[in-house]
Amino acid sequence: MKQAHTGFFLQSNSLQPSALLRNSARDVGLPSIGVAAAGPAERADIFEAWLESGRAAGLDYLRRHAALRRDPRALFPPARSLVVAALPYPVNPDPGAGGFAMLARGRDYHLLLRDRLGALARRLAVDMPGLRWRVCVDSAPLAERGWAVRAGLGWIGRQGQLVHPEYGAAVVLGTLLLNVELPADTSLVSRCGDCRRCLDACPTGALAGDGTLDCRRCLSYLSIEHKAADFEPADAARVGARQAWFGCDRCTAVCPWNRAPPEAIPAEFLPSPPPSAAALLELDESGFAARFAGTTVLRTGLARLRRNVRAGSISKE
Ligand code: B12
Ligand code: SF4
Ligand code: SF4
Repeated sequence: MKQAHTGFFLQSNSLQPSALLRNSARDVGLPSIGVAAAGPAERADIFEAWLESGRAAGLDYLRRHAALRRDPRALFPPARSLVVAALPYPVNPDPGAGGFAMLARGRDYHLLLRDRLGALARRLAVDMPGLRWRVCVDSAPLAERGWAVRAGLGWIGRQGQLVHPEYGAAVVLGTLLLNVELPADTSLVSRCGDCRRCLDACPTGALAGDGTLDCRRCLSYLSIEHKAADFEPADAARVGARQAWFGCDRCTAVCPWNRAPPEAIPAEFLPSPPPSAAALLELDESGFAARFAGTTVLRTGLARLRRNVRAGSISKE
């Protein structure tokens, strides 16, 4: 393997940068990482055409920062490498039942990945004086799935998910931008073959089949990101009929590549029993904050959660 010039003297450690990185990542609870060289993002055309088509619906933050996504060096000028981490979460055993998506039932993955990536950077900095970094999990204008492909972590499935060859589609991603060159990994080609399970699983026809989706029809978008206080009747029917209280696991859970060994799934992601619709509708703000502390549900807020649950009760009447 070609040894890249790191520009750093590795102090008191005889390991090569790549081995140091992988060992340290494993130690902080990130057993699956990949490396890509910082540079222009590939397939920015897909993202820009998608925005242009209106399928991003009300995701205005994506539009506002679209230019930054073209190159991670616009986000963090010293960036020379991206270390992308994939963590598996439990596959929803009954995605058609709705309720809370699996990621909402355990600890907020943003917090967990941020903690672990931060710990990784601090550990590397011991042997790489002068190391600088930025942690990105979800909210930064970074095409995380595209970079995960570049870092050799998997391929883009027909539902748009990064599919990891050992974990499947039920993974979350986090990225460390580093001011150091590291040997890059090689991308994998798609292993979807003739499979179309994810496309068939979508109850609202949101998936185009080329890895993109239409947020205006997607239950995940409507239940988590759609900001209106009340749904239009068509959206209330979409969300209500599927009891989509928070997110949707259908097109992810059916992927035949989902086969992460149970020990690879962080204990923090194990699901707690979800409250009933009646209990949710009775919550006040302080009850909501206490019940959902440390989960992604907190970000969406009580008003939207109640709106989603109400859509379910209306569609049952
Ligand atoms: C906006 C957003 C959403 C929106 C829109 C999703 C979408 N499919 O576009 C909504 C709210 C619907 C959503 C839903 C979900 N999301 Co979301 N979301 C995002 C976010 C913030 C941006 C995604 C985006 O830009 N979409 C626009 C499309 C056009 O871009 P893209 O998906 O990145 O696709 C790029 C690649 O496919 C690339 N590409 C395509 N082919 C190829 C080939 C090669 C060789 C290369 C290099 C690149 C490449 O080009 C595209 C454009 O850049 C990312 C975090 C981030 N910063 O990236 C999380 C993210 C994609 N979401 C995630 C998750 C977990 C979910 C849900 C499962 C949550 C849930 N249970 O409800 C669902 C899954 C729905 C689905 N089928 O995608 C994870 C996905 C992990 C994974 N395995 O891929 C991410 C990465 C967050 C994270 N840090 O883990 N999400
Ligand atoms: S369900 Fe099938 S088509 Fe969809 S991502 Fe998984 S392997 Fe690919
Ligand atoms: S998250 Fe649900 S609604 Fe959205 S594309 Fe996947 S299956 Fe369809």
